[in-house]
Amino acid sequence: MYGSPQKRDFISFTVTKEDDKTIKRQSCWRVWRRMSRLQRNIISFLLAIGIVLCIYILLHRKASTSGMENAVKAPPWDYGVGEDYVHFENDGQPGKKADQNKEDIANVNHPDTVNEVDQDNNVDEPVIHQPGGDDDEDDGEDEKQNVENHEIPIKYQPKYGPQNKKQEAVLAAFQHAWKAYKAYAWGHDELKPVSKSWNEWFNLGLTLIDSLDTMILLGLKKEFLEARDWVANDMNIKPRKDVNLFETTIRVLGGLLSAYHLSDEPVFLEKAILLGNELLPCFGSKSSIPYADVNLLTGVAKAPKWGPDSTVSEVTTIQLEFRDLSFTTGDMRYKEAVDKVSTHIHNLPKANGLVPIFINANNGQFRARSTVTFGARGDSYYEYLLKQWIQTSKSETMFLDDYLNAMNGAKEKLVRTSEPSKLTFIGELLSGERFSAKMDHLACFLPGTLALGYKNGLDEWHLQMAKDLIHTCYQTYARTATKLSPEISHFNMVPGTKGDDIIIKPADAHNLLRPETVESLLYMYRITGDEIYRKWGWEIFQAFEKHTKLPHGYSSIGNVQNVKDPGIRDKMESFFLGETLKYFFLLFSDDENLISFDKYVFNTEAHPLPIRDSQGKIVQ
Ligand code: DMJ
Repeated sequence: MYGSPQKRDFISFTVTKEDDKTIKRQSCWRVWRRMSRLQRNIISFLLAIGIVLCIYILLHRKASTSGMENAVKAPPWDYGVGEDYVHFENDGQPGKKADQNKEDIANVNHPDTVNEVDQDNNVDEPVIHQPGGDDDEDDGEDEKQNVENHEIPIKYQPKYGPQNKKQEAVLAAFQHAWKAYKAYAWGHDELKPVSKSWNEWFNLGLTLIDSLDTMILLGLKKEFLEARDWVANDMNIKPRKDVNLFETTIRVLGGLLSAYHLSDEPVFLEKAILLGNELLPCFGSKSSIPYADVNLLTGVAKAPKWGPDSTVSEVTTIQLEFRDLSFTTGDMRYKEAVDKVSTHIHNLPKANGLVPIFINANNGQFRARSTVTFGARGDSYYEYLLKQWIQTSKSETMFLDDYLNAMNGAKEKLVRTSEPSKLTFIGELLSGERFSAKMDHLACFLPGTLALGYKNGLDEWHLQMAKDLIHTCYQTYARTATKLSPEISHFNMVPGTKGDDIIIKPADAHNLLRPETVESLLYMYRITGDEIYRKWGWEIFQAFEKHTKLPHGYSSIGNVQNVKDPGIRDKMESFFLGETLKYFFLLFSDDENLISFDKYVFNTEAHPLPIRDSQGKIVQ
């Protein structure tokens, strides 16, 4: 009888080992069924957490090693690479590349040899001014140790550094910002100088990458090498993050490429190639217009969260960088992708050569009745027309044609004068037609671009318009209480009125440490030789020092009209180190060959890229 003791004993003697497992399974099942619902729920919950944790750990490990998995094949190095560059195997191990590199060029690049080379070439070590007394004492020792401890051989040899007091002041500002970034935000996107912490945007070390070439120019060898080692060892090119194609291209791809060109350090090109590959999915839309965002881990590209369209300045301000990546590697996929965008936009109908600020990536059409502006979302479309023409030694006339049409259109439709002082400013067309006397600080890039066009042979009126506009940009600083510009200025156009030409609305009164005016001052000074532009630049530099410098870095402020309480915002943008301080340093340089405009073209994030001939070869 089922359940009788006798029968149970009998069964237990005859089971095999395998049946043992069955019995265990059965008894587990029985135990499970005897549990209360609460007990079962708790166990199920714990099991679920365990499974989720395991999956997370597995994925996380995959993500952090993915840079290695995706290491690229050695590209066909055509040009721009030194003879002793070590071609790495495509076994997917950047570490191995570094080791091979080390062995192969040990004699050339041993740190001691670097010092000898420096002496031979009579290149002075840069003067390094630490803001804190403590640092002054052990600075030399630190540098010695740090450089000696580097496992990666050093190709970089410092050529630059400050030559005068104003450049030294800029160097000190950079060091002050960098010290805080290193202490509180190392490897993160942005420093929060008040809370002594950091902010993450793309998880790509934005400030560090944006600063690489600035450190080269400032002659900060120790800091540069530390940053290089972070890029080599700790940078994750594939964070689980949706990143913006434009921002990642101008800051990270541009920063890596220019650091590579200025230092010859192979790791920057290696990372630039990996990043370029991860950004390519953006170009998989139905039209040739790229999606705005891509998840670097999954490769899924899509329109931004806030709407269906891409931004026109964004899809047209990735070209210098992708083309440079192709020219440098010989892999034309990057250039082909962005050239398609340019051709597509070139062929779209435009009024007066000006573009609306939105375009749909699926149908490839401009959004009807969107704003026309040289400020946010329009600005660098115009900048990159001229600069792409220059990038390949004026060989691609499509860019020049579009640029000239746009400048004529801007002069006719957007450039006006204010009252009572007759300041020349550039306004906007709301809904593509209604004039608004509003000018973003971002639009202050335009005088510099106009002057660069004039330097490259365009008509005299380009320079005159540049002079008029930069005067106004300067006035947006000089007329505020802090002597710092607001984010947006409105201009009075009513004839016969008294008072100020510039109206600052409370919501527009912030200053984000932006570079555009300083950038234009650099172009104006180099191209005209007029010292007034350096004088204005120095005034602006001092205003930044006075109102945005904190014990631990620099910060955006909320109100340029309030000297007592400018409303510190606890954020140091990466472009302050990448652009603003770099442009100041170059503005105060007496050497116009320091990143000559005949050899380099600056991307929109101030990263210089080499000018090439029509075949893509670097112009010597
Ligand atoms: C930078 O990222 C670039 O200069 C871009 O073109 C515009 N915005 C910021 C600086 O203001």
